[in-house]
Amino acid sequence: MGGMAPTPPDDLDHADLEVGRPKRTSAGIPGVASAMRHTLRELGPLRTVQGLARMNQAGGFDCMSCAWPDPGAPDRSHAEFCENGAKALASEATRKRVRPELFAEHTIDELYARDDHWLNRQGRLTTPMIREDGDAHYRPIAWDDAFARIAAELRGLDSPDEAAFYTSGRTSNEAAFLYQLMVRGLGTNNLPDCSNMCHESSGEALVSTIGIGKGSVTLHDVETAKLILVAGQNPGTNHPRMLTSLERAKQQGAKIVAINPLPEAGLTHYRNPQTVHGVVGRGTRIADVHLQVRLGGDLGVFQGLGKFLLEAEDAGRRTLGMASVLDHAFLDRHTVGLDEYLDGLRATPWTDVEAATGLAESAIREVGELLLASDRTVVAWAMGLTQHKHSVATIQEIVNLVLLQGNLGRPGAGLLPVRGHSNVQGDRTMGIYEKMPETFLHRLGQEFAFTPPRAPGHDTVDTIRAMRDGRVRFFLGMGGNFLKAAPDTAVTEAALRSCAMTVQVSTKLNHSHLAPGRTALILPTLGRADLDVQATGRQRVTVEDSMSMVHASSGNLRPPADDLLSEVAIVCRLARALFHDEQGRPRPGTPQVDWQAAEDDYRVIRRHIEAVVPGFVDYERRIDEPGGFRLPHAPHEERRFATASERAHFTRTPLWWPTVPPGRLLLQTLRSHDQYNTTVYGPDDRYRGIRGGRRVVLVNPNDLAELGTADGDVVDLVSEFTDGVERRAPGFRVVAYDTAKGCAAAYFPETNVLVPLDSTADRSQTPTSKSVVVRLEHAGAV
Ligand SMILES: Nc1nc2c(c(=O)[nH]1)N[C@H]1C(S)=C(S)[C@@H](COP(=O)(O)OP(=O)(O)OC[C@H]3O[C@@H](n4cnc5c(=O)[nH]c(N)nc54)[C@H](O)[C@@H]3O)O[C@H]1N2
Ligand SMILES: Nc1nc2c(c(=O)[nH]1)N[C@H]1C(S)=C(S)[C@@H](COP(=O)(O)OP(=O)(O)OC[C@H]3O[C@@H](n4cnc5c(=O)[nH]c(N)nc54)[C@H](O)[C@@H]3O)O[C@H]1N2
Ligand SMILES: [Mo]
Repeated sequence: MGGMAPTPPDDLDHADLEVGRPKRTSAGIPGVASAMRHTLRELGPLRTVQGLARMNQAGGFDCMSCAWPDPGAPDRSHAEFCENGAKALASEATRKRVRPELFAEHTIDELYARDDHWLNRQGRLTTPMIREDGDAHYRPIAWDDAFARIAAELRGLDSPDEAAFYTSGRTSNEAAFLYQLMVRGLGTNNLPDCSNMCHESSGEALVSTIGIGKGSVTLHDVETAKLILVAGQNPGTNHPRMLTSLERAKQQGAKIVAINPLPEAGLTHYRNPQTVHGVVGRGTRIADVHLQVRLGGDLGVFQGLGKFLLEAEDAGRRTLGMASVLDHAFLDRHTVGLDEYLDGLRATPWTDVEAATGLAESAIREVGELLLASDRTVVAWAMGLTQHKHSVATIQEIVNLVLLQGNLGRPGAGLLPVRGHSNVQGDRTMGIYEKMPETFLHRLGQEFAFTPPRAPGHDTVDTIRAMRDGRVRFFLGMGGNFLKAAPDTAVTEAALRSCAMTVQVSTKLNHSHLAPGRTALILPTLGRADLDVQATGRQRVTVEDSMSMVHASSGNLRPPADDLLSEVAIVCRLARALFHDEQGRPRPGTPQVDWQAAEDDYRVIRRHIEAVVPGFVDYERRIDEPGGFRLPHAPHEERRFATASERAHFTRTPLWWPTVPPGRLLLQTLRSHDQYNTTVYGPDDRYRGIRGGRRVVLVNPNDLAELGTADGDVVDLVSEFTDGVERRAPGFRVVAYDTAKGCAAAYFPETNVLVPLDSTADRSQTPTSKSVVVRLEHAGAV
């Protein structure tokens, strides 16, 4: 193995695979039971109680599993966590340990041959490790030696732009802020992050239309909305606590529409495990209407809805509480581009809308009627919308629809891109971005008396290209699993292996450690639930959720090893190794900051953040307020728009949708119920009725008949792209499943081998993980 080995292997055996009926209901007792099983097994009873009791509580730690906000103090329940939050805690706070012996017993190639589930089960990383050029094994290295080696490598580069620094979205505000400062102090903006593969399309679409790349709503808005559209999102698995909010909205009469090629469990029925009624009752039916849209058909859905509103306006109808359908007062005062947009809608025939969406005009009209009956509408979305070629345009189309009825800057209404990683939004606020605006760079330079670089850096896809082409030779991952999360696994793997040095700052073992550069280091670190004690005592960090709420988080569990460093400490020590002279002072030209003081006391970091990042005035005090504080959102609060025209922009886009040649399917790559991104907790996807195996491909029964394939067949998935390269993922069991016609679904990361590096969203360069053209090839066929 090693060298040109294709891609990390996955379990190709289907012996334990069982396919049953998909569930209609999510959570309730099976959810609680499943969560408790995982946590007890990994943590033991004491840590389970200590951990779960502090999760998402004031003074406790923020759940690491998703970026859904915590309810305000009066609404917070004693158990403010979900099944998958408990699983995330079990995975992070496990009592199992990866010790140097594991690396002594197994070569890197042997570990590489294990699957994701096995790697995760080995437990928490405890010791800094290094793999020297040519070595088959990792061996321990002292912390100071590790920092000296990394600093020497960085100083030896011909240009700082030969280094790239990735971030996954769990990193706290404090660590992220110092990290980007260090990187810019070095002289590069090469700060790719997981967001490039996640909500980048949302950021791009929102900045260009409303002037800020964040969602507008608060939790209260969601819970008091009259209509909520949930598009391209599977909250029952990925944001389970969102269902509590949807249920609350529902109890006050809200209508909910699911727009999704799959009938996802939580959206049909939901049993709230935190109420007696939820545990024993039949649960709430969450979605009133399900639009079973074709993959990539959402631009058509939102244009169809816009067209419906326009026709209703022309017919003299009215939106609830208004004199007309369109909110003319709002449109006149606060928007530009309306007429052009409306012309576009008029020019789009319903037949195109039907072709794009795979839906009947009447189904879209039915949702249109719900829009007319609501004066408080929220649109929520996630990866089903952001990972397509035309994602930015699709999300701009959501903005168009929301603007038409004035559903922005009004209580109970607005835009809700539901973020993934628990601090991915905060990391961006802190400057983890390859092209931060000049205002930020200017203030950063002033605060630390240095000149940050201005040339835009590499995002994730460009980083892979640059490594592949030898333009980037150093890679550091602050968390995450770059190899398995990024597209085109074989290309990404070769890119990482070609680096002179790779460094992974991690809590758990993953394949990114096992596709090493010439020299490779693993730096273990504290997780969210771990107690973090520095020279001045116990520290807390802060995070920002999907609704721009910033609040404190402090872990309380005993860390896996005594000399484990926090991410903040790792950055501070590396920065000192990089920037300090013999007297321990920052060299001229590097950021003038007391890295030691920052490591000793995180309040020092928060004071710097306060000076650089707008919205953080009185930071230290305001994180003591219950629930923390909300960063300003001008469109929501004042209907003010930081665009060139100082108004919100309508966008006119010709209707486009992905098409596939005959005999092919459009494949989406998505999450099972038993995984966190590349971390596989187990082989089941309970809600979808899949057990004991992950190598399945869900296909509409009618397509199967046409393709001459049957449920139970084992096929290779072969992806076809304009570059002529055939990408293959072998050995998937076909499952006849209720998905939109022409579409298929299979789990990531096993299918990342199929996503071509150059197949990305226009303008956001997000890999198109939800629209991969594939054919099913029977094993043995040519
Ligand atoms: N337990 C758990 N929680 C998580 C994660 C996890 O892996 N596990 N990951 C976290 C992260 S980083 C993120 S970004 C979020 C992800 O949260 P989601 O976006 O919910 O994650 P996916 O599994 O990718 O699901 C995509 C959903 O969109 C639908 N979909 C796919 N394509 C389309 C389309 O073209 N149109 C429409 N309308 N729908 C479509 C799919 O059927 C599926 O329901 O979850 C976060 N929370
Ligand atoms: N095909 C396909 N590909 C996708 C997606 C998809 O839907 N389809 N989704 C994309 C999305 S939305 C995202 S966000 C990315 C996710 O990409 P990443 O964020 O890179 O991946 P994760 O699997 O979340 O990273 C898991 C690793 O993070 C480390 N870790 C966990 N907690 C901590 C911590 O507190 N500190 C540190 N330093 N390390 C920690 C552990 O070592 C663990 O192995 O994947 C993307 N890739
Ligand atoms: Mo994500």
